[in-house]
Amino acid sequence: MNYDVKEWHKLSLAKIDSLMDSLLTIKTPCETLVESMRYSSLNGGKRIRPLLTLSASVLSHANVEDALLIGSTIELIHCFSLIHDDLPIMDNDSMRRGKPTNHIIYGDAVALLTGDALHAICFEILSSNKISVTAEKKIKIINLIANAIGVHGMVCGQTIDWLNTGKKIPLHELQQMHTLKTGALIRASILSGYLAGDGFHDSQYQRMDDISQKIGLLFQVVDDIIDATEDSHTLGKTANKDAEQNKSTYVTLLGLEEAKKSALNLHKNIIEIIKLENNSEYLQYLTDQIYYRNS
Ligand code: GRG
Repeated sequence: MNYDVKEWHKLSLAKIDSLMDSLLTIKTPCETLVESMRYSSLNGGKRIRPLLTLSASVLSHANVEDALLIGSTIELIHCFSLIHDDLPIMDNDSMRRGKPTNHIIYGDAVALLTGDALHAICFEILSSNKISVTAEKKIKIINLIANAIGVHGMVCGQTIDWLNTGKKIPLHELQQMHTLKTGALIRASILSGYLAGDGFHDSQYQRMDDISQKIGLLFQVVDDIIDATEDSHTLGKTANKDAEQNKSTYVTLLGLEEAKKSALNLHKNIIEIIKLENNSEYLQYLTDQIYYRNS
C-alpha cells in the first residue's frame, strides 16, 4: 500500500473540520450557546486527537466514517477542556488558537456552560445510530472515553495540577499528573480508533495501549519545551505561562537541554515500536508531527 501521508493529513483535516461544522449545526432555542460552541471548536486547532483516531483506525481496518465521528467527538471534548482551562478561575488566559478565549467574548458563565454542552454532545453523538459499530463496541468506546476524562483521567490530572500550582513536585508526580491530564485523552483517541476496527488480539491491543501512552507523554514533554521556547504568536496562546505561574514542568525540573534529550529519546523509541505494526505509516507521521511541532 502506498501512503501519501501529507495528502492524507490535508484531506483528513478538511473532513474533520467539515464534520465538526455539521455536528455543531444545531437548532436550539439558545442560539448564543451554539454560536459559542462553534466559536471555540471551529477555530483552527491542530486536530491532533481526531487525526490520531483516524490513523489508529487504519491499523484495525475500521470504517473511516466511524473513526471520523469518534475522533471529532473527542475533539469536542478537548475544546471543552480548553474553554474551562482558560477561565479566570483556572489558568486565566485571554488567548487561545490565536483568538480571544471564549470567556473574553461570551463571559465566564456562558463559557462554563459551553464547555458543559460540548461535553454532553460528545456522548449524545457517540451513543446515537450515527456510528455503525456494534452496540458492544460502542459501549467499550464510550467507556474508554468517559474513563479518560473524569476522575480517572483528565479532570483528576487538572485537579492535581491546580493543587500544585506554585509548588515544586518530583518528576514522577509530574509524569503522573500529565498522564492523567493530557495523556489519558490522547490514549483514548488512539485506542478508540483501534477499537472501532476488528481482527486484533489482546496482545496487539496491549501494544497499541503502550504506544498510545508513550505518544501522550511525548506530546506533553514537547508541550513544556515549546511553552518555554516559542513566542505567543507562534503558540497561538500566551507563551511562558508555566514559568509565570511557577508550575513544575519537564523544563523547570530537568532543564531545557535534558527535556529536549528526553523528547528525542522518547520519539526514537516510539517510532521503533510503531514501525513493527502493519499499516502504521499515518501514526508514525503524526508522532513525527507531535515531536517536531512548534505550536
Ligand atoms: C470541569 C469537567 C471539567 C473539566 C475541565 C480544565 C480541565 C478539566 C482540563 C484541562 C485539561 C487541559 C486543558 C489539558 C491541556 C492539554 C493541552 C496540552 C492542550 C493543548 O492541546 P493542543 O496542542 O491544542 O492539541 P490545539 O489548539 O492544537 O487543539
